[in-house]
Amino acid sequence: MRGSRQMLLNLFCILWLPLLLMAASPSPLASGNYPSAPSLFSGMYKGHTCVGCVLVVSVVEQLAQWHNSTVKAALERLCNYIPEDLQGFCYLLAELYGPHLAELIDREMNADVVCHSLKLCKQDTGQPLCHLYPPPKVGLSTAIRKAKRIMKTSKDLKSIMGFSNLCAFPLLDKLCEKIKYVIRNKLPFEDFDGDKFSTFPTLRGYHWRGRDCNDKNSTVYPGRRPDNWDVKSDSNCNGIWGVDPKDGIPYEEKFCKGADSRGVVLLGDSAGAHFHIPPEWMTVTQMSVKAFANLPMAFTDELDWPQFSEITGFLNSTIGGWTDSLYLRLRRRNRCNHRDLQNISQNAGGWLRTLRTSHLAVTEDSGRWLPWSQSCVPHPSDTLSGGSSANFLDLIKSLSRNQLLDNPAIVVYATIGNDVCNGERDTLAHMTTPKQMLSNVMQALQFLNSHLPKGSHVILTGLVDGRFLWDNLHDRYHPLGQLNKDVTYSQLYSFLNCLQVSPCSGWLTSNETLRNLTSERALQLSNVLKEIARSEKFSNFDIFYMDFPLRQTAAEWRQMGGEPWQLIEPVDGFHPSQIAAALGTNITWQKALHEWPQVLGKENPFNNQIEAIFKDQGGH
Ligand SMILES: [Ca+2]
Ligand SMILES: [Ca+2]
Repeated sequence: MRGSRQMLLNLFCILWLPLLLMAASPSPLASGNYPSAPSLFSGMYKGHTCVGCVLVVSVVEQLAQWHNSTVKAALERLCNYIPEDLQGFCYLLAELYGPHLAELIDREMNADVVCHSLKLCKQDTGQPLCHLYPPPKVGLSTAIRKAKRIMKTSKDLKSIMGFSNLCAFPLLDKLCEKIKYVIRNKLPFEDFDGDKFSTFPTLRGYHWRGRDCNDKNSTVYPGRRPDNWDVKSDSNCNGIWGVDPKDGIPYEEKFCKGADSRGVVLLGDSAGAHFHIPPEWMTVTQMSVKAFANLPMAFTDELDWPQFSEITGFLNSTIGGWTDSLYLRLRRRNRCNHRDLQNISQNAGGWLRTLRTSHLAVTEDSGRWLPWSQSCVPHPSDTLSGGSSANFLDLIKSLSRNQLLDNPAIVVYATIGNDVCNGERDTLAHMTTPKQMLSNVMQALQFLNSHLPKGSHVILTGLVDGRFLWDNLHDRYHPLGQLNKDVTYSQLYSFLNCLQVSPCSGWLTSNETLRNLTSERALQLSNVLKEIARSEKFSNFDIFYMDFPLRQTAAEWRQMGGEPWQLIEPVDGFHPSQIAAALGTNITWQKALHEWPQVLGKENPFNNQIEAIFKDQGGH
């Protein structure tokens, strides 16, 4: 395992660091002896490579500025911050390629100019030059021409193959396959008994679904009804088992029989998975070893933090705010529900792909490494807009619920934006229509009806009104722009739109008409959900609708003395933040408590006794 862990870390290195390298190396494309594969790298990948390049070059530039150091020293500093396992590699890169990056930056080329001159940002025919920063005084295209001349005179770099070589290790190839599997199927990587529950936290492990308490037995997993009242062992992983010596009654029978036990399942998008890129990773004034300590974990969780999320969170937040969740409240209400959670969410994140696919440009420049790239090219569904109603039909298949053996579940169906969010230039034409929505949701509900135990519940959540994003962020500074007051969210949004990698070009735009039209469609789609909840009946669950509680969340946060922008993720300027997630839980809970209490089940009168006897078994 140790060996494969090391490989895994190397892999992250490949995902995160190659841009340092690429940004520093003159493009060997011209002298390439190998055929390149333009089809693999067109469009989206190109856009993400550009974003990744601008991001990393910006960080290096700002580190040099903040510490008043050379670019070479800034690169070394960055390497020092990165977890120890990755450092040797990072130093090697800094040593090899630092001087070339330095050459451009020292001539005051900004990140846009550097990335364009390295051909990592490319201009599409008939389209403008995409840029994040205000253009240099001489104009962007003049600055790029000048930078390209410098690159030509700069000493040719050997090749980047020593670096790419890591990818060619057979073991790494296999690992790559497995990561691809995890990302595609939303199932745990470490799951020896194949019951879809894991004892490993990341790679869709117990951060996403309750921890397995026996990974050698597929009949033991969270959420099942206890086998023979768990007299001998814990079959449902809630920590409760054995027989009370005083009266010979099994504890499960005594405390959990008729207790209305139920699990919680989220069918969600990147908001439900709780996508988050720590701003400390790109804010040079806050950068430290500590800030990067969570990097390997974050990558193996696809940059999602489901363990702190609104529906299935269960660990104390380490990313600001606090954790509250439907799961935690259900567990508090009935301790028998311990560990019965599943977060089945799909990341929308262009941001993730920016980091995940940044190695592709390496392969682009050296067609030789194509085998790697082919095995790691994201599945076509990854390039769609994450967890939308259409993608849910695929996603839902990773649900684990046995209709005969398991407890009922509360399924929260929450595609809060992806049906109207895409990065296309004609974004309106790519939005889900009300008719498609109806068909997608009905198919998903029919699937659920054939898989959920009787007595389950489904909550449909309406789409968000994303005008909130522009209204509260457009003139504020992005973390990359805080040092020099030169990048606002408005600029970030235009940059992403220009590259066609915006997570939502309908809302993240200065075009007010477009923002309104996007909200209008979102409202139409919410109405479809509302109507389904009103009129459709299913044999195994009842069904409810609630609006996405953004307005109430903002009102509550204001009352607590907060500002609306704090409810939005700072790096992507799009997702709900940790604070928004935690506040949202309470609103959902209160609504259920007052309008549909049957969803939550009874309060278990034995909670204190269970805690007293099984307090050591309560870990997650
Ligand atoms: Ca098991
Ligand atoms: Ca049990």
